[in-house]
Amino acid sequence: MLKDMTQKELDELAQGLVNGLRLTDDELRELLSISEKDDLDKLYYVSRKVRDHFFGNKVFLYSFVYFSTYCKNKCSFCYYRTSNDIERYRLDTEEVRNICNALKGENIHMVDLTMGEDPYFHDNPERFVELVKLVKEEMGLPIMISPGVMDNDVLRELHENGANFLALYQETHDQDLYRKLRVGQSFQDRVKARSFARSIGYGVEDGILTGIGDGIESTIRSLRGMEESSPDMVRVMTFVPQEGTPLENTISQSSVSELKIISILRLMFPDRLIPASLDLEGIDGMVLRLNAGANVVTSIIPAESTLEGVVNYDRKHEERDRDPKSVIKRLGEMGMEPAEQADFNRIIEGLQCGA
Ligand code: SAM
Ligand code: MD0
Ligand code: SF4
Repeated sequence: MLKDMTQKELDELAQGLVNGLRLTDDELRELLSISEKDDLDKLYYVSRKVRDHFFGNKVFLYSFVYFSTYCKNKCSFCYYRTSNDIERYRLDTEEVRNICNALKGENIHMVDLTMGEDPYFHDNPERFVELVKLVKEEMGLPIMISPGVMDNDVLRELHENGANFLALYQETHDQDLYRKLRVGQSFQDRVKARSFARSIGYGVEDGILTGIGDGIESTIRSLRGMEESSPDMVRVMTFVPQEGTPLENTISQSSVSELKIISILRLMFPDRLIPASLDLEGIDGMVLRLNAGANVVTSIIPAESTLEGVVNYDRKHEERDRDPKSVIKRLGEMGMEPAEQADFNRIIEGLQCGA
């Protein structure tokens, strides 16, 4: 596959995938094994061809608001795990309002409200409902929530009060690996929460990590696992070892695997939302991820903001370089541009009818 393909055959493959061609496990195995630059470039080319069929040069931009970094869980990969002795914060209403004001007028399509599984909100979900309502009133934009696992009745109330998308990443659909990552957390609870959310009209994002003990077979299990629930958005992030965590001494992996998997996700989910997260390698990394077939830029944070990302490539940087204006400027240099808000709203409306 790909290696000996001519330009015409690559274009035919892209057209076939647009028309619904499904890759076999053996073909996924072959694609995941690619290492030669020429073959990688062919994979990225086919992926961009498929993406451009559905989205052209238009990109969606999500602003990231990590409103509480408290968490009761102990994910082995996460800086914010409960036992890590770090500075934590929980935004109050005024601070959330100020962030909304800083974001108003910025060219973003959705606000991503993320928290650790903070008992302050998890034990009193009304507080989270109020926060979603406030951001909806202030911004009038679609809202993604990334709260961890919440009960169905809470998800329903959040949706009724303005939450449009649920981001809840499985990390891996390989249950042996899952147990080592999301320590003490039910595999099925995450799967069921996404499925329930989808049934009541949320858009749903699933995601996996790479560079964390996943191999080709485990990655194929994850790709098929994501395919099963057919999420509206699918992501992959390179695991970045975090100080103070059990995996802090893991050798961090280059982004090649992530870029390959982004392209393979595009071939498997041709018309879905696939993010290039700024959290990993900032705007330079965004370029690579968009060229691999992504069509969303996430983890956008205003320049003067002191909010955390999740992986925070820029934690030790003097200043941040992942504000909307800097992102849009670089998109322009790539011949890409933000999509119209109406295009994104159409995706949201399509969800409402549970399509
Ligand atoms: N607490 C919520 C949860 O766990 O679903 C939201 C927090 S944030 C969105 C969590 C996600 O960030 C994880 O699901 C994981 O995919 C990603 N993440 C966390 N730590 C990471 C790390 N060290 N490297 C790469 N991705 C990481
Ligand atoms: C990102 N820092 O996109 C964000 C986060 C949560 N829904 C997204 C992982 O990289
Ligand atoms: Fe908590 Fe989410 Fe980090 Fe796990 S990934 S420790 S649930 S913030």
